[in-house]
Amino acid sequence: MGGARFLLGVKAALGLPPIGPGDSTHEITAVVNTGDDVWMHGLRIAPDLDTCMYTLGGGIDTERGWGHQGETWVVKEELAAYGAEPTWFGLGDKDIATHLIRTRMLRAGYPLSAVTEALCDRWQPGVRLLPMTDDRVETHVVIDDPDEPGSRKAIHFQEWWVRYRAEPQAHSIVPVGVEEAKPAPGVLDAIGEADAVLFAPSNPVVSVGTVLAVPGVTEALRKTEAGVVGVSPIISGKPVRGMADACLSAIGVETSAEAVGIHYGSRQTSEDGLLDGWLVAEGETVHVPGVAVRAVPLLMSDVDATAAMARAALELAGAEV
Ligand code: GDP
Ligand code: FO1
Ligand code: CA
Repeated sequence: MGGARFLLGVKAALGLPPIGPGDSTHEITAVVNTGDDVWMHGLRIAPDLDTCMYTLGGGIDTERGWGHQGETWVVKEELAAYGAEPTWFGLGDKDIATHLIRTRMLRAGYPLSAVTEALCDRWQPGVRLLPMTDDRVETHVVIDDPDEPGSRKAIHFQEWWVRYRAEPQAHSIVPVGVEEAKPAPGVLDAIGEADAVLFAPSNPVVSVGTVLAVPGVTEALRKTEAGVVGVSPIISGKPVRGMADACLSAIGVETSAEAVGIHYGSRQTSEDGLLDGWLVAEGETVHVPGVAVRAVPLLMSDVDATAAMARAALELAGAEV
């Protein structure tokens, strides 16, 4: 959601209509996390790609932040009447059409990147949406096993996040399959050829962290001539929305803009750092060694505020807008 909303502002900052396609000399490519993806009821769900696609295409339920506006839930109720598990995950009737098309195309052998392009033909997000990889990667969370005291078990990220609201302590968060994953076509080129690379104010562990774990991505970020700037999802020591703090604890990083900035690290002064610049919320004093820190209003309350944030990020990255 943080990522999808930020893209509305990046589009506006570059003179594009926030929703839908438009003419501009600028091109935006979004490299999107697919570690949240999951099979449910025989359907392949890709929440982060869909959230970006629906948000930028004007179809998102803005209150919920996921799925369609004006959704109905007939299929979900019918599945529940059969006792078909899982009952804790909400697949709306309209949303199911997206998953049916995705699943049918995947089964026919199309890679996820091609499926996403086909779905975007309808939604016209005005941004090139690339999955981070075409390979299957699914984030799992290791928790105490409630049925077997003293032992632990891994559950899918969606079960931890949606069913248990990230309440059971996460001992570790593992993007299963990522070591063998290849970046999707276009991902490394987009980073290499960009004028600016921005890390959205997204979950640093299960969104940005998963993309960074795809082999080749951090190397491309270290090599690109573009300025690399991150936007903090943490304001006043708290995530603006969601349970990012539970994810940060799992990797031993404090929930603060400073700690997350240090976690991403400096491209200039550290051997594996990724940032040239780090945007934090107005009024916060943050120091990240080797990184230019700027404090600006960081709440994406509307498109204008988000566009101002995106302009500040592009400026810090040294890009001409
Ligand atoms: P998810 O996949 O829906 O969890 O979305 P993301 O990972 O892209 O974004 C979630 C993050 O967005 C959370 O950690 C929030 O703190 C952050 N976020 C949401 N709204 C805002 C906002 O207005 N400003 C900033 N700076 N961060 C935000
Ligand atoms: N989030 C929920 O809190 N409850 C749901 O039932 C739910 C269903 C769902 C279906 C499709 C989709 O694309 C997203 C959905 N989400 C739901 C959001 C999603 O679980 C998470 O917020 C993300 O994966 C975290 O980024
Ligand atoms: Ca996500």
